[in-house]
Amino acid sequence: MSSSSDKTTHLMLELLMDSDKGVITFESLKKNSALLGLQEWSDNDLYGMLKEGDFDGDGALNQMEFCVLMFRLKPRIDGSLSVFVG
Ligand SMILES: [Ca+2]
Repeated sequence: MSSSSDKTTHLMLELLMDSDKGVITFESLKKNSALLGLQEWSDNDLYGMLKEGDFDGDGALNQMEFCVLMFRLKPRIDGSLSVFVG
């Protein structure tokens, strides 16, 4: 992973995270996804993304889970994230 994609991932984590819980929940993902240009993603898309990354099954993404997920999803969402690149 390059340092610039680390930075993007970190920025996304901060934007999507539930600041009280310190993790990304379905609610925080839904609330903040428009900030990332993901407003066209349906509830099912967002839920699928959450489930795909949730390795320990607690229904939320911690920092590590999110980083792994972003690495895997990056090719799919790069277009939406162009606003953050560069
Ligand atoms: Ca989890």
